[in-house]
Amino acid sequence: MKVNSAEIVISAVRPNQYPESNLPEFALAGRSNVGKSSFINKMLNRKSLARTSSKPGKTQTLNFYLINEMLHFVDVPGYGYAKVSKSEREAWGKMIETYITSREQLKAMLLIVDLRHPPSKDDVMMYDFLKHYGIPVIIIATKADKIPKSKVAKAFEDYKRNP
Ligand SMILES: Nc1nc2c(ncn2[C@@H]2O[C@H](COP(=O)(O)OP(=O)(O)OP(=O)(O)O)[C@@H](O)[C@H]2O)c(=O)[nH]1
Ligand SMILES: [Mg+2]
Repeated sequence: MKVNSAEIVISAVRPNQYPESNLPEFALAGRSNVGKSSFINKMLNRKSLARTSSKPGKTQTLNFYLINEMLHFVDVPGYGYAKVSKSEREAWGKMIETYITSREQLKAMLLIVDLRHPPSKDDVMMYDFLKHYGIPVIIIATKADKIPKSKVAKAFEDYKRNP
């Protein structure tokens, strides 16, 4: 699909801030720093539409992007970042849970994983949570460039066997 337009609509924390729209939505989930925001930029062929950082904990709100006036991508804070305070982690968790369990426009979650490592406990918990709510999950691996080429195929196979 050619991306003719891609723009931020809103950074939301509460349901009454979500865009009033019936367009289909695709949201990202994954560990902090795994590359969710970078993936959005890559998919949309935009350098810095979604803000990224080498330090975990960059995305802190639900960021809705409107693509070709046809669909929304929703960038989401990552999980598992120890340096964020417990209360902040809990608030992000609640924000994500509320979004996932209440947003009818959500058509699928893109679960972003780091190909260098097996799924973390949090990855498995998120996968099970999404399955429980009947939300289709698409698993996408990042950082394949950080492992030797000879190990990439096996790492994919391991994920396929045990997503
Ligand atoms: N080598 C490599 N680096 C990547 C890849 N994807 C993302 N990065 C880098 O990983 C870091 C984190 O990327 P982000 O896109 O900000 O990660 P995030 O998952 O959005 O992080 P939070 O917003 O904190 O949850 C940045 O320095 C990116 O440049 C990849 O496939 N390969
Ligand atoms: Mg991010």
